[in-house]
Amino acid sequence: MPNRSSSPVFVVGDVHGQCERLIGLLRDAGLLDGDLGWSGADASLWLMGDFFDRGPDGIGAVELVMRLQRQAPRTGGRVDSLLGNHEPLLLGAKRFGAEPGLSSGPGGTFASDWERNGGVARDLEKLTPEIKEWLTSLPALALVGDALLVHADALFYREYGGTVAQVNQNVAAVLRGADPAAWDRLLDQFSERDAFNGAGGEETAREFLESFGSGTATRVVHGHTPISRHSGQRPEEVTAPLLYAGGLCVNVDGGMYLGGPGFVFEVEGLG
Ligand SMILES: [Mn+2]
Repeated sequence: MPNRSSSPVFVVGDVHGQCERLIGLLRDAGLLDGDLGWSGADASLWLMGDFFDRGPDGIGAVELVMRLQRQAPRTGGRVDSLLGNHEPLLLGAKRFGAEPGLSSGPGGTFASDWERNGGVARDLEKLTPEIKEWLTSLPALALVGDALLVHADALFYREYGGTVAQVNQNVAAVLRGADPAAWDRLLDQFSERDAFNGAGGEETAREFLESFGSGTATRVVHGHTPISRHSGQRPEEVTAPLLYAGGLCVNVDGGMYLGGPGFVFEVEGLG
């Protein structure tokens, strides 16, 4: 183990209902004991959002993370998650359902937009007020050590504010509000991807870090776009994050819903 001046930080990419795989990953990383309790001591664990859809048990994954979040502080640890786009997809389906004319998406309603994005009926059925409140409170952006954590490789976050705190506040205000047009806009924006990929990607990433990095973040860590889409690997072969954009971006979406085994990424350079 390298010498540390602070406790380790681990990141897990988009789970998309693969609760059993998440459990296996956390166990293998020493963060979870045999009784599914926190065993990560003073480590931090961040989920990147997109717990739901395309896989069997998104609610189970959220319940696990919520429980670990309560347990981890007892040993000086911390568990947290970003907001992905599949959280507002599910919440929108719950809130606006099949009411016509509210969504500009291909489904025409929030319920059908969610279904078209892999919605699983059981997740909607098991969405309790407590889970709904937890999901609504998730931050869109987080500064963790030298990393800027963001779910999507997209730039729309800038339209919600000029700082991490402003963006988190304004995105949460949409989810706490009852304006379907604001929800629709957020979901539309949240489907963007590939902002840091290809020609100009490095410069765009640099600007994004200058905007939200508080002068301390040196790289963007994101999920949302399965690594196999960029690397050309088969999803089953993806076992590590993808560093790109001149080293300014780290993609941690192992594409678990595509059959990827997933991985736990330890963010280095902290403290
Ligand atoms: Mn996503």
